[in-house]
This record gives sequence, C-alpha cells and structure tokens, in this order.
Amino acid sequence: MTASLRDDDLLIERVETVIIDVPLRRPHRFARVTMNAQPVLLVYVHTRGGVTGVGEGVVPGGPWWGGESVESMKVTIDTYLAPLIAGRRVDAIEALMCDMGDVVAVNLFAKTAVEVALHDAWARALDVPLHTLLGGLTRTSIDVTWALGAEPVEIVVEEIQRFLAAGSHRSFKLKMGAVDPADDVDRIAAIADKVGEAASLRVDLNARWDLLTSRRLLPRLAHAGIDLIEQPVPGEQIEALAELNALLPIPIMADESLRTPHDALRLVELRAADVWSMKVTKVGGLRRARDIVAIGAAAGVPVHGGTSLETGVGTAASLHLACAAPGVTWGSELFGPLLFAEEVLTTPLEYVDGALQLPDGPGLGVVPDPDAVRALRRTGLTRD
Ligand code: MUC
Ligand code: MG
Repeated sequence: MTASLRDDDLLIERVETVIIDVPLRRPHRFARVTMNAQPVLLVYVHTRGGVTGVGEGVVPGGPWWGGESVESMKVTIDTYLAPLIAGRRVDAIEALMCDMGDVVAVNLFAKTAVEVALHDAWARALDVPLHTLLGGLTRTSIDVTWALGAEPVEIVVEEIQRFLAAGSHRSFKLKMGAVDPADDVDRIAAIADKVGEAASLRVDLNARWDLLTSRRLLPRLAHAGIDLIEQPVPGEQIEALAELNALLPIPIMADESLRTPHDALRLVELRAADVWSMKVTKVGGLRRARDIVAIGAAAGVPVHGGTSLETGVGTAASLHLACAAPGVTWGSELFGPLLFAEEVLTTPLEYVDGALQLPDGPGLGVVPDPDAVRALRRTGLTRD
C-alpha cells in the first residue's frame, strides 16, 4: 500500500480508446464466422496523478456473439461513458457503473472494458494487486481448456494430439454448428473415437440448434464420450436448456444464457445448467462477474472461467476474477494469448503445464507494450 496516495492519483483526467487488430496463429472457425485476426479495444483511464489503468473490450470474432463490436464499444465509450466519468474518482466504481447504466443501456462488453480499467487504475494508485480489490485470492493459477474451431476431423485431431504430446492442455473445447447437425455429430464422434481417453472433450454449439434437434442428437454426443455440452439452444430459451439439462447424463454449460445476475437467478430457478461459463467481458465487469459467481455458489453451481478470446490484458482481468472468486471451480478456457501470433504485453502471461499463472505486481500485473500497440493500431474506426 503506497503511503503517499494523493487525491489526484484517483481523479480521472481522461479516457483513451485504441483499436488494435491482432493476427491469430491459425484461423479460428465459429459456426458462421471464421476469424484470422482479433479486433481488440484497449481502454486507458488516465488520472491527474499520472496513474494509468487499462481494460479490454473484445467479443469472440465479431458482433455475432452478443451484438456488440469493438467499433460500437469505441463509439459508446468515446461519446457517452468517457465524458460522464471524467473528473470522477476511480474508486467510486459502483456509483460510476450505476451512472453509466443510466445513460447507456446494456452494452455490457463496452462497460466491462471501462470497469476493468478503473480497477487497474485504482489498484495501481494503491500499489496493490487487483485481486485485493475483489477480496483477495483463493488460488494463484487455473487449468486452461484449449478451444478448437469447427474444422474437419483430421485437422482437429492433429491439433489435439500436438498438445497432448507437449503435455500441456488435457481438455479441449470443440466448436460446433457450422455444418448439418447430424454430420456435425458424426464429426465430433469421429474425433472422440480417435482421441480416446487421452483427453477430456467438450463441445460448444453457440446456441445454433433448436430444441427438437438437440433432443434428437445431443444424447449421441454423450454416448460418444463428450464430457460437457455448452449452450446448444438460443440464449433466451432457458426453459429448453432446462429440459435438455434434465435429459442428458452429462452437464450442460450456460454461456449465451448468462449475461446478468437476473439471468443467474432464472438459471437457478429452472436448474437449467449444471455449470456456468463466466466471461467477464459479457457481464459488465469484475463486480457483476463476482456477484453472478456468488449466486452460482449459493445454488451449488460451479463456474468456468470463460473467454472472448482476449489478449493478455483481458485474460489477466479474467484470471484475477477466477483467482479471487471461490465459485470458479470448473477450470477455465483462458487460452486467448496463446492463439495470437503477436504478443501485446511487455511481459507475456505464464502458462505452466496447461495452467495459467497469476502474475505478480500492482493492478492487473500486466502492461500493454506501447510498441506492439503502435504496430497493431487501427488508424480509423473501421478495419484499414
Ligand atoms: C464462446 O462462445 O465460448 C470462447 C472460446 C471460443 O472458441 O469461443 C469463445 C466464445
Ligand atoms: Mg460459448
């Protein structure tokens, strides 16, 4: 804790937003979109005392997932949120989030980027790690599931076996929804057959199937040895999710169905999912994420550290949450930084045997590399 904390260290001077496009090591194929680069919005909160906090606004490859994009986040922050919080204290986070909610509805991805930057600035002003502001640590590392795109059998199996041979990741999330449902199930069953017991396999349908298709085909995935099924039906269809959760012998994980504490209560009420995917990016920040994890813990629902394919900035924020909130007991998929061909941080995050290690130091414990940001920076609002 710094003895010389001055008010100016906490007063917001200005908010700066920068879009970067970070190339991937390989294409990442979702049901309807394939990404070769990840657009990322970096949000810098600068205080009068010269303290700077950073947050990340990102969606999985575009607005298909939750309706927001880095472009919409930048406009929303530059036009509505930054003017509102200028001159305010970074440690008044709950009041700032309420006021931001009054002038901008929803836009949770944009609000997360600002909220994380406020936490980083506040922790840096106090010279403490960010997790201190969330109540301290319950762990210092978390296992990381690697995610694979909706690609043909041989491509997926080759990538999984490469990781198994390296002795790093041992659980894999397979994206689905890009082909005819029955063919997709055959594809997954063939992958599970080739990989065998060597790894734990989960699938993510990104809300692409309807209830009838799910009832008919999901049992075949359970039979093929799949350990968990993520979001088979559209997010708002919580009753359908509940029916499938009761039907299947393996856990259903809610993702698109879980954006707010109210969603969490509905999921509990209907026992609609055995596991919840917590993307800090989708819920409006670290505090809302912690609230939702606590609701899950109260209901006996374990939480998984989800990702929107963040760089090291957003991944560090999700890691602080996962290490502070006791209810994050179902591992994570915080593999984003390993999928990027360029490193955005001055010091990369550390992965040991497939587990992500919490960095030391004040705030997030990570800092964007100005040279890397300059090199990846977009000149205009839209892609160059
Ligand atoms: C999602 O829906 O889970 C996370 C990993 C990945 O491949 O997709 C994202 C989004
Ligand atoms: Mg998902």
